Amino acid sequence: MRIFWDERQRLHAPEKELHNGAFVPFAETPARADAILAALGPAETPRDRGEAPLLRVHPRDYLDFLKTAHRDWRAAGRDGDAAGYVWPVVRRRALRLERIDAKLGRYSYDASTPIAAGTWEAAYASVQSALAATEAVLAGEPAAFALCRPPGHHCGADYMGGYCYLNATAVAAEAVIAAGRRRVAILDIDYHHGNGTQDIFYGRGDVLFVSIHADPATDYPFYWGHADETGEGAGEGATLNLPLPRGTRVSEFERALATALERIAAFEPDVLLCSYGADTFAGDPISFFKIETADYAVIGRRIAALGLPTAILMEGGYAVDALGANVAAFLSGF
Ligand code: SP5
Ligand code: ZN
Repeated sequence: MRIFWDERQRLHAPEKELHNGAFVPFAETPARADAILAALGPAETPRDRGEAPLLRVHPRDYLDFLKTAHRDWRAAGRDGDAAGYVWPVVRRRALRLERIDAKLGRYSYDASTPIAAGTWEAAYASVQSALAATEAVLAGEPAAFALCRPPGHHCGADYMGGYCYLNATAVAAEAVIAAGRRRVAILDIDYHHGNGTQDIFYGRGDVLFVSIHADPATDYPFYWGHADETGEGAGEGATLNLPLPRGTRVSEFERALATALERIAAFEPDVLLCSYGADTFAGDPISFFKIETADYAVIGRRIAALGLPTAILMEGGYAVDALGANVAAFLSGF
């Protein structure tokens, strides 16, 4: 299988994140990529496809914010990573403020997404990897893998969150449509609900979003991913959320997966994008499912059995010692 990764993706390395009320080492590290590359072998560097594909999803002002946030933070006399600490509540009027602290709040929804010196460059390169894998699939590869890092599925059109700054899967979906394909399905199997991806396509009938994840009643991101969120307008029925309880093992996961795959098959997509997170692993330090390494091969095989051209885009997974084996097992199913 072709594997895409750009060394610039290492440049994102924030120091800390807020976790249960204290600052702890940032969990989404470059070491995650090293672990995956060590298990998979050499990867191809994607060609640079520019900003135009990003602009199909993200507005210009959001991209400009990401590019300048760290510089603005330093210009305000601060050390360390740029991080928000004040957020506008939902019905607050949409003020356009220039102060970096206000911008960090306006363009984010949580405190787990600091901006370091290399964040823009790494997130941009991560999306380029996703675009390369998607193009490979459009050109006839049955499946391709993009080692997206930083990940993307919590990022909306104009907000970051959950370690995500640009939504690679959403940009990939728009690239598929721009290439003249009619329908795209997204299967998100990260432990956490892909709220950003859902939000971006909530009103769209040509992009099906299906997610299996920890019940947001107990788990991040809490405010999205409930079973009664099914899309709106032209997108009514094109969102399917399958929340599962903490402690879920592969047998229950597979039942949800069968439901997900049935819905995807009925949608008859031209391409499948799989947002794959290995944080469903039993040993994941921040998650609570009980999937074992060998289970990922079975899960991969079930998805591959759809027979759809499939681009697999990396999302979460924080048990670094097992991450390479978990990703390799999943890809072996294809
Ligand atoms: C892409 C993805 O999996 N994002 C997950 C974001 C979850 N953020 C909320 C949980 C914060 C846990 N922080 C743990 C730090 C341990 N060092
Ligand atoms: Zn996750």
